[in-house]
Amino acid sequence: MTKTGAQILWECLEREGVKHVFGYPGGAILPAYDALKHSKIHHVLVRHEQGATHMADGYARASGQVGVAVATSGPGATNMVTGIATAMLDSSPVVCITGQVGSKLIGSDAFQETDITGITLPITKHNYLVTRADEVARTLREAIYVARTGRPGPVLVDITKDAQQASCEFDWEAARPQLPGYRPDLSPAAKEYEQALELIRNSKRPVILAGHGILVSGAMQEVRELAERGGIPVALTLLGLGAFPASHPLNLGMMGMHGEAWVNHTIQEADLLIALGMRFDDRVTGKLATYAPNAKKIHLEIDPTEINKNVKVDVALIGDLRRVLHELLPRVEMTDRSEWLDYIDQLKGDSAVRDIQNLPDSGHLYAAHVINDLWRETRDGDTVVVTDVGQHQMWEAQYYKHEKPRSLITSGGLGTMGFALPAGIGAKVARPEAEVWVIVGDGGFQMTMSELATIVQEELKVHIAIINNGYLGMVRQWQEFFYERNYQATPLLNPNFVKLAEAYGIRSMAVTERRQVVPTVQAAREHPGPVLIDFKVEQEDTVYPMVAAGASLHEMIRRPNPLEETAED
Ligand SMILES: Cc1cc2nc3c(=O)[nH]c(=O)nc-3n(C[C@H](O)[C@H](O)[C@H](O)COP(=O)(O)OP(=O)(O)OC[C@H]3O[C@@H](n4cnc5c(N)ncnc54)[C@H](O)[C@@H]3O)c2cc1C
Ligand SMILES: Cc1ncc(C[n+]2csc(CCOP(=O)(O)OP(=O)(O)O)c2C)c(N)n1
Ligand SMILES: [Mg+2]
Repeated sequence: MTKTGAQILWECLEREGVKHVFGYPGGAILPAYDALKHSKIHHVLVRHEQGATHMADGYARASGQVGVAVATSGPGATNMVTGIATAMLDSSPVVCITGQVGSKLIGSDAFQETDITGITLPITKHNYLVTRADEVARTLREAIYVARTGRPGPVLVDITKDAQQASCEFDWEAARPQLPGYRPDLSPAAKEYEQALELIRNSKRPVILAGHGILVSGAMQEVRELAERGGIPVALTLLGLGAFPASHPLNLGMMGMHGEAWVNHTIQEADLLIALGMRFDDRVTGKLATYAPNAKKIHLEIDPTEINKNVKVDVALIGDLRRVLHELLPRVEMTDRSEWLDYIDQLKGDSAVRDIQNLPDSGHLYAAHVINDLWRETRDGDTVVVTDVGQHQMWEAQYYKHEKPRSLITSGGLGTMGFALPAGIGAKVARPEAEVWVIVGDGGFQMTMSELATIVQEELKVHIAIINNGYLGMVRQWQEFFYERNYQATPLLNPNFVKLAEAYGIRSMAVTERRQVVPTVQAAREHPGPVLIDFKVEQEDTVYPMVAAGASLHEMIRRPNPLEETAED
């Protein structure tokens, strides 16, 4: 059957199961938009192409399905760069489709021409320039296949205007992906399983390091079984939160720079680390030379390039985590490690006394209180929290207790401010039945707040909680600790967020006292449409504990113990 490149584009996406795309039109992609009217795919009109990529990313992380973003050439395509890099660092399956100037004009500095495949080469898993209609089908099918298989990641397909306009024979079967050099399905050798089992058997102080790969692989049940059989405690990365239930007795909490003190101490004192789908990010390890000095290490990981990249390991089991655990589990012996677990309990020491939740009410509104109250209100439902980057992101990780997979979406590796609002929109489109809460700083919100209009146009019930501290809080905290409180360029003059939301037709309220938090959250949940809440929190609050960049994992800056120290100590 003869079709245009533009028609083939939508038909391939549809046949690959794509139901929604996030995009913004322009000259070089207009033929594709013209052909959209014959497609069943729902197009969400964004307000900035960065928003489209974060929405596709949020969609992917909420659902496990590939998220698709569309933009025109030149500025449309370059506006996608931050979103593509964000998806790359967090292994999120996103396909970006960009229009390109006509193939004969390439290299002539034509109107709105940029070399977007050149620009995105280091921040995509793979990218393509398509100059002929008869390449559209094979390329798109490949792009989707590459994005979602193995270690997921963003793929960009740049399609010239003439390739969209020209016609050719469309043969779905003939366009099936054939990539002999691409091997996403590696599996470990029998000897490697044996070595791993022996290390587990001989370990008295093992810890599981649970990462994002568990969610990607869908291995939550297998991880739980491994922990329970071996009596092994579980520490989670930021992106792993939700991969193991927070309320499980073996759950320790988050590790790393802003992880709980006892979790980091446990890792430092362990004799075995079992790393599951995590990549030993520097936020997780602290100073490498002193990281878990007495521990053997087993790394279960799909991407061979991650093995021995940051941390040298004793055994690597390379392959899909769920499949590898299926092999391993029946041979893991039931073991009682209660001595080790009791010891870890002792490591908790005075942490509870230092916790802001347990301090006497000072009359101030703290972000940690807001987030903890929000968790109490929403924990029983199908809730997805999407956070931005900064202090509020860390308080969310500490005080919202994630029980279920894909219940937290956050930019970890790139730490992209402006991510939360559009990613929250993508999550809501992917899972309309879920309750979506965007928790965002006053700084990051202002980076992509134009997407409020997208929420209204799409009639999406997204809840937005601005943690408004009047500062670029996380940077202010670094200035407080490491730059003698020299608060250069971190105080923020903010607009009236309540009036701003109202201008978009979004219901809005401000909260200044703790007693207002719960009733306001309840009112927001009962309201049929989107709601924005401006939580005016304590301005100079600090995320504790903190491992300073480059310090050893056990050298944490702790919140002063109110029973022993004063703030001046
Ligand atoms: C302000 C700020 C502070 C931060 N502080 C912390 C902190 O205190 N603690 C912390 O943990 N993080 C922190 N982070 C996040 C940190 O930067 C990293 O993003 C995070 O630690 C990465 O977690 P991960 O390795 O689990 O996930 P990813 O980086 O997504 O890595 C996942 C790994 O799993 C592998 N994988 C994927 N699919 C599979 C599969 N099917 N089978 C097997 N393996 C698979 C991938 O190849 C990859 O190696 C912070 C970020 C910011 C912005
Ligand atoms: C796009 C981008 N620019 C700059 C930074 C550096 N940065 C990290 S956290 C932060 C402050 C965030 O402030 P806000 O959004 O108000 O959140 P808060 O830390 O106050 O909770 C900044 C500027 C970043 N992560 N992303
Ligand atoms: Mg702030």
